[in-house]
Amino acid sequence: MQRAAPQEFDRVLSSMCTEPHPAARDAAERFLATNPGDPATYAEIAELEARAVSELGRITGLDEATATGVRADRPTEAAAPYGYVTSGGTEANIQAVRAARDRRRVADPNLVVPESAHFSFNKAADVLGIELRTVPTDDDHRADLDAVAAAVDDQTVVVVGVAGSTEYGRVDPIPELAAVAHDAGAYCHVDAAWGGFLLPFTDHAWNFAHAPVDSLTIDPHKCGRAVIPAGGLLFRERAGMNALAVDTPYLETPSQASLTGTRSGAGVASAVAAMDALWPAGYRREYERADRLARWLATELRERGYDVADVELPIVVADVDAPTFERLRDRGWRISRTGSGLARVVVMPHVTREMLQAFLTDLDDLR
Ligand code: 0PR
Repeated sequence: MQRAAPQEFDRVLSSMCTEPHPAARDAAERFLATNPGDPATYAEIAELEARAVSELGRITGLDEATATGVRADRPTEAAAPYGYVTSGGTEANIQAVRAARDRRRVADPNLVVPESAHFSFNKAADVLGIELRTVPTDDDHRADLDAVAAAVDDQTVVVVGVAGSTEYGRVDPIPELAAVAHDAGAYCHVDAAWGGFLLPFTDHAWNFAHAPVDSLTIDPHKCGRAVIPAGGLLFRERAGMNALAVDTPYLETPSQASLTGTRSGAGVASAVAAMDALWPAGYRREYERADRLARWLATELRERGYDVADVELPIVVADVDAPTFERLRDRGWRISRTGSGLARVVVMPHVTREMLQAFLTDLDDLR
């Protein structure tokens, strides 16, 4: 029988996943049979998870933001309670909403998100039995503050801001959203699942140090170049993790805060290895490369007469018509469309200028 092989990355322009860093691959393989869900039995991977959380805290301004925050010298004791490595952005977002609901304790809870928010918040609302209030974005696809303020009330448990939106790569006005949330007694969660490893090299205000954000999603398995599954959830305060913890009577460890039980040690170990290899210089280099490429592609498309959205983080959105889009897919290009039907290219680490040049050549050919 023929051995199954994964897809090549050479025509993938739609994905937020990418080639893992070689060190991440290697670490994943070594830790394949470990379970950070049982830290007393799998102590080595538990220690690596504390390091992952500590590193993620550094990247997101958490250690600057809290006096009692992550301390690199005693990672297991100090850092671990503030977050964990999830199965991805979906779990992190669900858990952030769950923690907010359980800390807020209102009778009829709701959650307020801009329409640019990822569909994982629809899942969160559904599984947690919370009303989802989706509010319009402004003309540039960012959360509209007035609309958010109008949707929030005394039953709101959390207001979500997106820092690097899935469709357009936009960053919401996070400090202002946090103020709206806190005025209503609600928490503020930032979804930087995709943008978290790009934003440190921009001027955006998005993290724990820039605003009184309560929780944040940042996924090593997207721009962090870890293997799948490695997402990240962080809280400003230990109480966030405490809200998620359930008793685990027969384990050596007395409680567990993650949504899933058995978890991937491969994901955790690879996240640490990738961040050790790339933070900060490697991530900066990649951000600058992707930013240049995305702007170049946008210019090339505009010169061909396409309407192209302004590039903020490296995602390019253009009005490629449906028949051309389908023919590009027939030629093997993996591209996706926004909800309103525009073509979308995500410039991830595996996307090169040669690839984009070949894409443009096919596009010219098909017009
Ligand atoms: N938050 C944001 C801002 C996201 O973009 C995503 C995923 C999530 C949360 C959820 O993360 P997980 O998928 O890790 O649970 N955004 C992409 C999407 O759903 C994910 C993706 C990845 C899509 C690879 C395609 C693909 O090939 O569109």
